[in-house]
Amino acid sequence: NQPVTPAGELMADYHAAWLPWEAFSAIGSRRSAIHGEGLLADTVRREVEDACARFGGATGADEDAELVLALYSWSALPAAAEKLRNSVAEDPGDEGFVLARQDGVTVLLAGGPAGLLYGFFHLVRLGEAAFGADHPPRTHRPVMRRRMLDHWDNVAVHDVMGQVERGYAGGSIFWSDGALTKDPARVRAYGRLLAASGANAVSVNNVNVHAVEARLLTDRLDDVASVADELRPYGIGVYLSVNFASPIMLGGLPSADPLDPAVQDWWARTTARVHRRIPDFGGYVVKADSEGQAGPFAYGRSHAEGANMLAAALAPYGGVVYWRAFVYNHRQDWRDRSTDRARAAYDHFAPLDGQFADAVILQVKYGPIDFQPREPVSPVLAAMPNTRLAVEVQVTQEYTGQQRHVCYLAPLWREVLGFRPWGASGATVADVAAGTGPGGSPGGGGGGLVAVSNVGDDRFWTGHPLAQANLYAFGRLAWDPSLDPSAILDEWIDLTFTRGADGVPDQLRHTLHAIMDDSWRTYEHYTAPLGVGFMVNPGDHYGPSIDGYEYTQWGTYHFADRNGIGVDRTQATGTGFTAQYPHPWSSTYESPHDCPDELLIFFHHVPYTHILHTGATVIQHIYDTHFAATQRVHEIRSQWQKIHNVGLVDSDLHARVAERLNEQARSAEEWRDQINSYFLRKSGISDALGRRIY
Ligand code: BDP
Repeated sequence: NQPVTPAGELMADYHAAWLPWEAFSAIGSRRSAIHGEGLLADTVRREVEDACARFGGATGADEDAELVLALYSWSALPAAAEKLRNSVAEDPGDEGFVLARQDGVTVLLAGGPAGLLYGFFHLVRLGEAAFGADHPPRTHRPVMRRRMLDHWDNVAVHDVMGQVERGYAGGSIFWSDGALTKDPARVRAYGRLLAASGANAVSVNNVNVHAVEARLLTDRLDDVASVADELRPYGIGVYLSVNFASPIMLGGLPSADPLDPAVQDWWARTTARVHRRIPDFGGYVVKADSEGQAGPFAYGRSHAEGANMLAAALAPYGGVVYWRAFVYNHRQDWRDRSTDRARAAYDHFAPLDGQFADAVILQVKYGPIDFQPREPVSPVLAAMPNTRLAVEVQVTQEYTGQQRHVCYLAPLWREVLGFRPWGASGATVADVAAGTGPGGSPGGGGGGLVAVSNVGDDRFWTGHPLAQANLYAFGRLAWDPSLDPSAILDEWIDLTFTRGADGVPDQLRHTLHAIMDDSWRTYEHYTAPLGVGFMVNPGDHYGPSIDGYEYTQWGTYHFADRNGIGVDRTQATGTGFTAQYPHPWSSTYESPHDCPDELLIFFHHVPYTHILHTGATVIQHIYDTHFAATQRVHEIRSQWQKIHNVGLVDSDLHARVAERLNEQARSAEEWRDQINSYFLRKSGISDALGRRIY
């Protein structure tokens, strides 16, 4: 058992995010009794003690406790908890808890120490509401067992990508100057924030595994163990991204062929050593045969053979391998329709369904291409009932404004998770990820939800302070994918901007909702239209460049010409991608008339005069959305300014957001002007409202 860092020491010179001291006042001002043992129970006890030291409450006494936190299995429970235990039928499970308020006592019974931790943070969220009127028992447990953040952090600064690949919040919180961070408390504080959001796992290095990072698996393993030590008290498991060629890079073997016994043996020994050093090690994350990374294809082996070899090494210790399905040919010939990039993941992986070992989780990006602001849901998620699938989303805003633009992503993720690939009466994507979809859950439990983290060593953690809400919302949706994004936003506002007994002032709450609720759609509307994607500057992916990728080999085209725009992905005349969907979506997407407007030019090449369901033509839609959304950015900028005038948020946080909103407004105008002018010149059709197009 390690000593638990007092929460007070975690309140350092960086922003407290959703755990400012005020958030603990309801718990900290009461008398609590805590019954449980184990590291996570110690963490909870310490949290409550620290809150009490600050707000005048006390821990210990059973008799007059106003709050009881206890393990369901605890032998000698105080009377109120005993009464609750007698009234609930079953143990709420490892990470779950039952909460009730009876006879003026709030009682939380957890199935295990992790449930105690999540229950504690649930109480923090409830604040005073946890101590109001009596209410009957309610059981809470996570829908997804696996809730992981992938860090694309390099140990050393990489020449092309900097330290954090696609990171917009400074350097890594785990690594600095090629070594382990000198600020372990920050790692602990991160684990605490994640636990309070509901996440329970972290992968600590970039999926593109360069030479230095590859060594985390072997001679730099102690560094990983140190990170794991900091995260463990908050129930966060640690995973490593590994290079498939590690046996060559690190082991001196001539090959990394997954069927070569020497290679298998190297992985088995290496993995055994990892588990000896980090007994609760979670497993590996692998990007193979993708964008230049090594993989089984070099040896003529399938991805199932590659993944299963690593699974065999991990399985004896309960570890898993997250094998990424992001595999495509990035040297395309645009004339060859069979190589349509949207088809790639399905073409590679669907035929392998049923061949993966139980300890393999196939990690699938939510869309078929690459984290664009608008894509259809990946058909892979509906094509592999005999494989454990995880859904991967991007919290880091690579394609959604790079934490310079406000873009609250919970509505996007909610749409993905709630999508029903088999039609209205079928299962959802969330069911698939939870392991309760068709085919059940090979290996037990689904693959869960995975996200690329947006955190760095920036003072506000995420560069843009409002981007903290995305990290928070990720954890919440992984815990319960049916939550309403606007309600999650309220939780985040209540915690982050807690202000005394009266709570968050209405004006601040309303302004934050006005700025954030629709910010994803606003972003979509001033950037690339109708699902087309990738009209960004090549390389850094920020700002408009309509033809930036059009004549490259990356496979991300829009095919705009003087007559029309879009990629024909139909079976009838196009790439045949629509056939990868089950009924009814295969036919819905196949028809330009049934296809939802927002995905129209993802699936179809249409004339600019094509009429959308809204009644507008495609070209007029482009003009209208770009004018309106840019206007909207100007409005939210002035709303934020008003908040400052009445002093409703800290001035440094206000200033940071204001600076970002200025850039967002500038960038939105640039998008509007380039997109509108490009399509005016291509189509020769002017704006029906006669607005000036630059
Ligand atoms: C792309 C990013 C690239 C990542 C890749 C991935 O541009 O930096 O390495 O995704 O997911 O969107 O592996």
